[in-house]
Amino acid sequence: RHYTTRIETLASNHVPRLLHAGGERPTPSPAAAPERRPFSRVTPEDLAFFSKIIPDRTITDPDILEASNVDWLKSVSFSEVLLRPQTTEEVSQILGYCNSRNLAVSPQGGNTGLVGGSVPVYDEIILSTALMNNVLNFDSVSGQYRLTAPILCVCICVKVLADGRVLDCLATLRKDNTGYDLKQLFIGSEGTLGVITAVTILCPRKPKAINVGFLGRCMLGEILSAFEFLDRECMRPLNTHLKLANPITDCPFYVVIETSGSNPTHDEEKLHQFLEEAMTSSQVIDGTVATEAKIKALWSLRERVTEALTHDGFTYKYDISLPVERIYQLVTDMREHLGDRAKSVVGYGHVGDGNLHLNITSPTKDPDLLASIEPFVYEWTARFQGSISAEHCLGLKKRNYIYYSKASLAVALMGNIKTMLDPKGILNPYKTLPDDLQ
Ligand code: 2HG
Ligand code: ZN
Repeated sequence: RHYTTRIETLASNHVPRLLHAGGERPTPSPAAAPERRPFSRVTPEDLAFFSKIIPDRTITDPDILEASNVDWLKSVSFSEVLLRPQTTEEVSQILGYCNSRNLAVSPQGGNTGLVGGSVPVYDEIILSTALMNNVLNFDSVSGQYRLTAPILCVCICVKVLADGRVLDCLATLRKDNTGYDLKQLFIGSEGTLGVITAVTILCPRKPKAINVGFLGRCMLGEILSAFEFLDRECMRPLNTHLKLANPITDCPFYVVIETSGSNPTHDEEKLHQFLEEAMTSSQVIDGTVATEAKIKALWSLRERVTEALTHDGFTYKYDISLPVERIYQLVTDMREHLGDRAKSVVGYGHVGDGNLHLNITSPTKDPDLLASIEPFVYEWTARFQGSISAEHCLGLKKRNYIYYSKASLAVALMGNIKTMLDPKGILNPYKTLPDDLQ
């Protein structure tokens, strides 16, 4: 509710969002939005068209729009129209129309993005896939569900291109080498190439036994490669802000491991044996194992780190891929580099995937602190052949840093693909690709 006034004031001036920059610095940060491009503005005739295709799901009420105009990290946008299609056909008609009218569109799923990719920058129409949540069919032999698609982490099978054409990629087949694998192209594209309207997910059978272990380690080593991880510094915000207690003794690192199997006694025995061996060899200092009710509590310690950090004030977020043996070095180097200028420098993430979430907090947004973190963090990552975005994409905030992880030729080819699939650039403008290509 308290954003409404700001949206109204800013919308009339079309001030670009300044992310990370705080608005005080003379030179805009590379994360700041570029000028609004000359897209058309929504007219009453446009609204009449949308209302005809999706009556009751063409939304202009600012109170309802607010939830879609503000993302999880409180980036604010100024869209005045939210469309909530339910079928591929509806998305196709909407995009076909927007393309012909030169109306920019910002596709939106769960709006949980951390890089300013899920909300518009100016007044783009928000095309939400929130109501596309139907199971289209379930194949009990292959274990595949085909669904309309608010999610992106599965096999993409149907997408609608910028001009409304529908592309079906036969994603139910395990193997298919007939030409280029176009569905892969849409991974990491953040709705800039098309809108995914159906996906297939492969579901393993529900395991009969699940065990979760929460272990404290004195050092990181090769054994971590299959575990979720958090460091000691994450425990402070979890304790202080969320009142989540550490179930074991204080340790420099913690890992959460989960086993899923078919025989509860056997699985438990195996996990306990592993724990015993790990503790005897001093790789693990302390640990606890949970089944059923306690499982959720142990997982919270890993899953709620992001939420806990938001209570520190402002969080600078980095989502880095690195060779596993180097994964924590960035955290220690950053701590040394920043000294006491940051409130917290924490490391956690999906270490099995070589994916570190480096989060730095300060009581308020601090341009000087930001200038010390960037480009240091990107240069460090590039030096060790890492990726500056492992799973959160580039969105608006990181688009101009793409060259730290991709060769110029690769970025240029991305630009060519974008121009070919979306010549007017109406799909999620200002995102993913750097300004020098757009
Ligand atoms: C996680 O793994 C999420 O918890 C969020 O990807 C990470 O907030 C972050 O930086
Ligand atoms: Zn993550």
